[in-house]
Amino acid sequence: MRSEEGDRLPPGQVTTSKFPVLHIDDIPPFNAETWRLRVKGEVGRPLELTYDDFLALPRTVGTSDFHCVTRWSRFDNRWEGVLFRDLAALAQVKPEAKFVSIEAEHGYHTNLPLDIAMGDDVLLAYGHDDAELAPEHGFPLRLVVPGRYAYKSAKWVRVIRFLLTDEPGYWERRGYSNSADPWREERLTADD
Ligand SMILES: Nc1nc2c(c(=O)[nH]1)N[C@H]1C(S)=C(S)[C@@H](COP(=O)(O)O)O[C@H]1N2
Ligand SMILES: [Mo]
Repeated sequence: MRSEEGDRLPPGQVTTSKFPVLHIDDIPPFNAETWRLRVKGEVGRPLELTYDDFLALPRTVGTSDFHCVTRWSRFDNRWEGVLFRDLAALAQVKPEAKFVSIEAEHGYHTNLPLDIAMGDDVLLAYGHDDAELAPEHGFPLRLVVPGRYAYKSAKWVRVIRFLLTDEPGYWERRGYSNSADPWREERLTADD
């Protein structure tokens, strides 16, 4: 194993080379005719993008590690998609916006402070490890936030809403840490 595993593995985590699948509810169907990504809230230019519109945006590829709060970590995921901050710039996010709510199919949602969401490793991904993202991993579009536990990495994203104040997401309302920093082992609300 790589000697730097100790530097790369957050406390209490175990590496896996498999890619576990974890989500509430069923894998949603995708219809390219009706699918839209909506960007709204505290923006100067709300967006409503078709999948083709989204695929035409500037593409970024980034390799990062993925840490689930249930203690598995998967190293060296090669994600392909659009930088969250490029999309935020396209929507002309207002300077007053401080948080973002990421809303997915089936009512799953999560929340981030903008300073995290605007990081240079945060992607809206449609590709993984040189293939199209698999349906069970969030096709057509998922968020990837390597610096936070993976419940922040919403699969099947449909709405991005910029906010003045924070709005806790699905797991964040059910006892999981709002900040979710794996390096500080913020697993549950009490760990914050
Ligand atoms: N829409 C949606 N996204 C979700 C979830 C979910 O239940 N629904 N679960 C989260 C959790 S807890 C984890 S660990 C990761 C798992 O991603 P994977 O199934 O691609 O490994 O997805 C996150 N994104
Ligand atoms: Mo998770």
